[in-house]
Amino acid sequence: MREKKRVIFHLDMDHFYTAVETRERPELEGKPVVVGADPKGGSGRGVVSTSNYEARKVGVHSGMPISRAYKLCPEAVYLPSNFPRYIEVSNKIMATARQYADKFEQWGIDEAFLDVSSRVKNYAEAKALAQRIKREISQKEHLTCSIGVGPNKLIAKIGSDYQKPNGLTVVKEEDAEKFLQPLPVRKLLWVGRKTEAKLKAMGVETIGDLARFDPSVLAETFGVAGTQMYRMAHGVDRSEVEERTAVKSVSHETTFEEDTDDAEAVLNALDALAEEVTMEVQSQRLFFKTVTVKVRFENFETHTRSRTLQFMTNRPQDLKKHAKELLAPYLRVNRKIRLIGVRVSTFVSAEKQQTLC
Ligand code: TTP
Ligand code: MG
Repeated sequence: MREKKRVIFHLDMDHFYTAVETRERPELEGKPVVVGADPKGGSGRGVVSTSNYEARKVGVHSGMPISRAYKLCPEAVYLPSNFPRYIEVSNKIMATARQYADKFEQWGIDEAFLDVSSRVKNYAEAKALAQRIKREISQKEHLTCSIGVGPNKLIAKIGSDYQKPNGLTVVKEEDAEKFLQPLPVRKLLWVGRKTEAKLKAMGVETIGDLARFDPSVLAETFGVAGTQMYRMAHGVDRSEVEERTAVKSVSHETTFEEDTDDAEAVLNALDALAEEVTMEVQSQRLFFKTVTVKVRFENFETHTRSRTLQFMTNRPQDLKKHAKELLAPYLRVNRKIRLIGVRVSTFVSAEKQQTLC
């Protein structure tokens, strides 16, 4: 049976954090802007979260030490990150985009895959739909995004990055291989630096080089990943868009310096984890309902126990109480513990919580 043809979009907001900041301070328009740690006149620690395109022109990019960014661009406007605000804006954008999809999968804060197969009859309609989504986000949020349109997630994802900012790249199934050919292998989603270096040593620099390579040698060298890579180089990716929204869970875990059966030490560590988790949940303005604890014994045997509460909360004392009750049976067995973890899930946003009450 022939597989049904799919049409997939990948949407990625342009320089997201700095775009939100600039939108709210028109005086920043046209200036280099960096969101991240405080540069403290060049001696600051921490990194750049993102930079706008003016700052990128002089080489400032995400993940770079803020001190280096300052050296490259002392005249930029440096702003601290306002994560709750970005989440709020992201939620609105995602709500707009998801209306147009049969299946919608959010990735991180500013990206999403949309399966629009049943909504369009051909690529001309697909292009019009992508333009409509871009226009709606621009009108409602005064922000730009880039969209890649293709027969699968791989092509759509590479497409959205192809003409940034404010781009729209449409790649039909029959053009996919030709589109990929000249691009560096690094563009294939999970080709990391190590694989890239190995491939380079084998004389493979572009996706086209990879597509022409002997698949059995790739399988020998990289195992299953080699076969996957070869298929992707030919533009083939059968993975589905999986229905998924924003943050699914928040968790922290601790590995003890030495395995321990000291219940008090374990409970103290559990309290600290519960504090960290609730701080993160509060900073994202979320409430949770499900609590899970994880325990790993010295022989690496790992167990989890969960409980769903009768109410939504984001208070550390609630999480501590329930996490402690969930962990108790593991403390009674007098075995040495290597690691514990705390996770919360089943969220609603603070905004929704207010309307529920
Ligand atoms: P990206 O989409 O990777 O970057 P971007 O939106 O800033 O720029 P582009 O136009 O190239 O898409 O990431 C989205 C946001 O995630 C970004 O605005 C800030 C945050 N982020 C970090 O905090 N640290 C990082 O290392 C990266 C890559 C992103
Ligand atoms: Mg982005």
